[in-house]
Formats: sequence, structure tokens, C-alpha cells
Amino acid sequence: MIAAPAESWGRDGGATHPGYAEPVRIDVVTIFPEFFAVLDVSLLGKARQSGALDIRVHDLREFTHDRHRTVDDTPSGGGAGMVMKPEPWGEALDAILTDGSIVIFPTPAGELFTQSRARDLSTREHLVFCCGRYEGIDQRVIDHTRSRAEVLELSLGDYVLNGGEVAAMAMIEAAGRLVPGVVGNPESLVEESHEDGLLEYPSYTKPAVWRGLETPAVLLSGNHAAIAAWRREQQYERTKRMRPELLPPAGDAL
Ligand code: 6GU
Repeated sequence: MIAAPAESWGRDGGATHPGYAEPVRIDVVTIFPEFFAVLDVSLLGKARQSGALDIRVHDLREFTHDRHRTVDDTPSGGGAGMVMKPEPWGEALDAILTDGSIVIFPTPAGELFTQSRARDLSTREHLVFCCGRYEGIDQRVIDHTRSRAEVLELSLGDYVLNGGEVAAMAMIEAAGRLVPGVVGNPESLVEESHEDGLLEYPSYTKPAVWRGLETPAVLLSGNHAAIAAWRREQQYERTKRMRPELLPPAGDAL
């Protein structure tokens, strides 16, 4: 474990996730470990240094035994592309799974990853992300893993990426920032898009007038009740305009 630099913990500068319970352990299996270098940057990088997040990235090819370190083969039944072979995945998961593991297969064929799923994942002790490439992983890997762990197939949305890596990174960031101690000021997690089912209100800072555009007067009024009401109204307006499907049917209370 790398000791945290003094400034990474505002309150006491401790080295090992001070004041919190066990860190969240995250294992990632991929044929492109170098994708995950970005996890050393910014908030998540600090959380790794402080010990709040224990993230380990594994190269799937380390679990092969042939000279070419083969991870894919042609699809049974024919068709275009390649499928990831089950054997390396089986060996990787044998080495990584623990009693409390939840295993996530990022896939455009999965259920939608949402803020509430991110919140759920942030409370687990051990997340395992299995990043597929090509046309996907042999289905038996997912089925067999279900017999020994909780398994989720999760999608970021209705579009296709080249593999699970970027999706896993998004999920790790969304869940990781909700782990206690990762975001310095937990209040900043409350008033953000999707936390209360609405999109966030627009934000402004100084100067009060910029390129002829004014900050809404209410925000400079000092009237906290009026500011709160204005922000709520903006949340409704923005949600209605951008994501009307998120609003409850007219007449229902939110
Ligand atoms: Cl999770 N994986 C891939 N390959 N593409 C996606 C996705 C996941 N979510 C949206 N598109």
C-alpha cells in the first residue's frame, strides 16, 4: 500500500482510509490493462492512494498457456468476428473470486446501468469487472459464474463500444465516487443529476456579467428560499426539455 500524501486527506492526513470501514476491492480482467492507467488520475487516483479503493487490473492473457496466449476463437455455428474462449476466463475467475464477490460483465446486451445501480455497487465489498472484446465472451463463462457468485450484465446505453473497458471505467468511476471517503465533501453528492430523479439545475459563478450574459438575479439576492425554489423549477424545466421520460406521470408526486 502506498502512503497517502499529506494533502490527500483534509481532516487528518492518515495513510489508510482513515475513519472508514474496509476499502472496496475492485478487480478488473481485460486484454488491455493499459486502458486503466487513467484510474491513477484525479479523485479515484487519490482514493487508491488513500486506500479507500483497492483496484487491481489483471491481464487475461496471464491465464492462457499456449505460446500465442490465445484468448479468442471462431464462433460456434459460424458468423463474423471472434468469441472469447472460456478457459482463460475460468482460470482468471478461479483466482479472483471471493465469498462476497459480485461479478459484472459490461455488455451492450445487458440491463441499463443507472445511478441507483452505482449506489448499490458502492456498498459491495468486492466488485469484479470482466471486460469482453470481439463479439463477446462464451456464454458459458457467464452461466458458470452465476453458479458461484452474483452476476450482473450491465450496459451503459443504446450504442456499441469496441469492448467492455471504457464501460467498466465509467461504472467504476460512478460507483467509486459514492464510496465513503472518496469524494472529499459528501454534500456535493446530494445535489446532482439523477440523485433525486431529476437533472441538475444550471450553475453560475463570478463574474456576475460575462460577455453580456447575466447571472440570474435570484442567485445574487441572498434569499435562500427563493434560490431553492428557482433551482427546483430549473430542474423540472431541464428534465422536461432534455429527458421527459424521467418525469413521473402528471399528477403523481415526485
Ligand atoms: Cl457495457 N459494452 C460495450 N461493448 N458496448 C456498450 C456498453 C457496454 N454499453 C453501451 N455500449
